[in-house]
Amino acid sequence: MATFSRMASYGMRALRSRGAVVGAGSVLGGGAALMAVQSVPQAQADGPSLYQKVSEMADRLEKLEKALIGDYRSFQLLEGIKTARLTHPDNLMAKHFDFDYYNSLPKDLQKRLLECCASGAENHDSGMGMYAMNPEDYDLFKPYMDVVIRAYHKIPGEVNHKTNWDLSTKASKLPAGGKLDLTKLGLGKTSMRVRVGRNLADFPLPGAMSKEDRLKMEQEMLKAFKTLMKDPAYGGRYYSLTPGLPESISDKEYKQLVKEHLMFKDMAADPYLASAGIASDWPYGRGCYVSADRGFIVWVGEEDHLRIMCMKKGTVINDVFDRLKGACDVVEKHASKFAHSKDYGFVTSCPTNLGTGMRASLHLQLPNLTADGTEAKCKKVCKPLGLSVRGVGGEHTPIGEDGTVDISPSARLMIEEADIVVALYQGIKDLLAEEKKAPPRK
Ligand code: CIR
Repeated sequence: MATFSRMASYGMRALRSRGAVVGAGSVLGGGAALMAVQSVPQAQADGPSLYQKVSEMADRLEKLEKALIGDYRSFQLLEGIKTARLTHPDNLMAKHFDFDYYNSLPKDLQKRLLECCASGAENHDSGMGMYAMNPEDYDLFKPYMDVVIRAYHKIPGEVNHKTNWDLSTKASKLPAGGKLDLTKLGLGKTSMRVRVGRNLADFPLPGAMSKEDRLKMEQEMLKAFKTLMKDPAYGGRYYSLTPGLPESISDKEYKQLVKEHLMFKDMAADPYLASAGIASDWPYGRGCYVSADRGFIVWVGEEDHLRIMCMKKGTVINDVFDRLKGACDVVEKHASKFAHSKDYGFVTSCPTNLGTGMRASLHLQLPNLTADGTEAKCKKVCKPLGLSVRGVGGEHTPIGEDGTVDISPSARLMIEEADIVVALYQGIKDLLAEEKKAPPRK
């Protein structure tokens, strides 16, 4: 699974992180030696030859370590966890890593657990730092992972997630008639999007998939999409990034789909996904299905096996929510079963998405709350309302020049699907009230 480039990029990061903490380096001192010479400004060192000599020494010591330490990858990952724990207290995987529990596991499970922690061990600035590698990992490693999951989702007691898409069970929280109608909040046609992350129970999760797994899963999904394409309610086509398939698209077509927000970006550029193995074998087994009306999309082979989403420019949130529920059922019926945990709900690669795997969002113009051209004030107002703020092109993208931001409820676990869209509606109502109170944009 560990490719040469992955090893090389890991090596670069490992060297950088070794320089951060004294004593967290290698047993024989290869890292410490290099760290020492790195800490000497080159101009003060005895010319470039000294730097070069110590670098060579460090390389030789590292080779020796590799030869002497049987399981060098596990050693490196454990060192990474220890370092992250000291330097980055917000890295939840490292903060809660339970060495006693780890030591109590048989060797094969120790290695499996460390692979789940590889992303945070190699990227110390991770907020979560963990990705499951197999659908059963959350249940298998519950004594440790449950602590991390509860810390992230701020769940004080036991996790006991329940699935419920039925909006009629929320009648008391809905406007009369049960419609989450945005015109009642004074909004016009609005970009609405609801997505869920889903994984197929019969495959390893993306971080542990081989190239063959990725290709096989794409073919299995293609069969399901072909059924959808024949159905007039869906139609559309499948765009594959796998080279050499009848459905393959050119690089130019791929870039156009990314521009239109229909397709995901090259994941190799994300160091967290790269360390987890989730971005491996790019672009094999990757693609997306787009319905004829472009309102229903399924990404194949991103952070989760499937990201299933419905979007529409409209005024009634129920439209996208109900369509997504129907679409998920159709996809599961035509493909294989979705991975599910009794306690944690739908299994996703990243523990942050566990439970519903759902993100329900709207594009909202908030010129006053973004008067300084950033989302900073908006984020401050949104946090206590349980809402997250993103740029209009997704995570880590800028907000619109007119103050348009992407708003979604933050909760994913121990919340029912129906409650997420109710929270979106209520949150938008509260946020619009805050926007009115804020000083007007000049
Ligand atoms: C981290 O731990 O910070 C990254 N692995 C990203 C966590 C956020 N989750 C996500 O984007 N699904």
